[in-house]
Amino acid sequence: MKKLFIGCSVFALFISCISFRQKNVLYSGNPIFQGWYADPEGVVFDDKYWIYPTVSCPYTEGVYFDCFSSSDLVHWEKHSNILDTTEIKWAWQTMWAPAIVENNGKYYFFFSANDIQNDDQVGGIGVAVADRPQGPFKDLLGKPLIDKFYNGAQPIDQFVFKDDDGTFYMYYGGWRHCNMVKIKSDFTGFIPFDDGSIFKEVTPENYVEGPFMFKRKGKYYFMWSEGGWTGPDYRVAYAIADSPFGPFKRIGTILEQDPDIATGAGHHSVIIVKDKYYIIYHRRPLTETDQFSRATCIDEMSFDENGFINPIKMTFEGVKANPLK
Ligand code: FUB
Repeated sequence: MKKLFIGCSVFALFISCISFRQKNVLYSGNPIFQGWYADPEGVVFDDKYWIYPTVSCPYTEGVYFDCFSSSDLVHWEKHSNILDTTEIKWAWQTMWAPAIVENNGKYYFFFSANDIQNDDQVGGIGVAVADRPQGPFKDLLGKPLIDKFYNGAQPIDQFVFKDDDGTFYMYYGGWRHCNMVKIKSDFTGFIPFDDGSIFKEVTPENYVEGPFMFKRKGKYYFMWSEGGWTGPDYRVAYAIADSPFGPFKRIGTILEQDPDIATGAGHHSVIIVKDKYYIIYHRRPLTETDQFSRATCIDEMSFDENGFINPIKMTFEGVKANPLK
């Protein structure tokens, strides 16, 4: 019976990973690639889309990262083992939730490791560097960049945002607290804010983890995940602010479970290509309840005439092919 159930789950994942063709238009399909992958960070480097996810597996097996590239959002190439615990000597489990940024021709890959529970444990947020988006990445510091709880924020789930003036900010934090820091452009440490502080708490109402920021028409859209990632009610909410420092007043939920499609939809990122906004997120197929059964999906994001984000409709077909060349 158990074998049959596992067989059905794998079959369901396989079927939903096949790209769709409707009226001669190619769609990505959802999930967009096979395997259990969560917390996807989507970016564009040169003429390719890239996705850097967590390998969604039991804690002690989370010792490496893969990434995926595509030139059209439909056909994805897997790049295996771009970073692992043989390179990051201080990491031994739960390598989670990547973020990546390019600066001066180098690619800086941020991750968390070890899921630390207090300041006495080794781990936290680290950074690795490579000459190419697919690595191989090398530990930049030989130790974590943040290895303590500040303002109650667990050092996980970092996102690096480059503002129009060239300043890099990092937003991060689990355990219902979100901090921001101003990070040096070589990513070796932090620049104090004007008041001398390093870690500024910017936690919005209901925030749990997974912060993300993008800028549109001069406004700062700050997004995050709410609920518990192991359950069905994981979701994404957002705020709009006039500055990268907030205040981030919660506007509402824009991504959540759909009884016809999937549960546990959250920990997302956004890719912007010209006038198209794509939300990349993970969700749990309806056939699954295991906490690690999370698959990476993509859907379109749109705005109303006042600049508010319209609720996202999760789909099985995903998005239309959008070749970058
Ligand atoms: O994938 C591991 C953890 O699950 C992430 O750090 C959280 O954001 C949640 O998605």
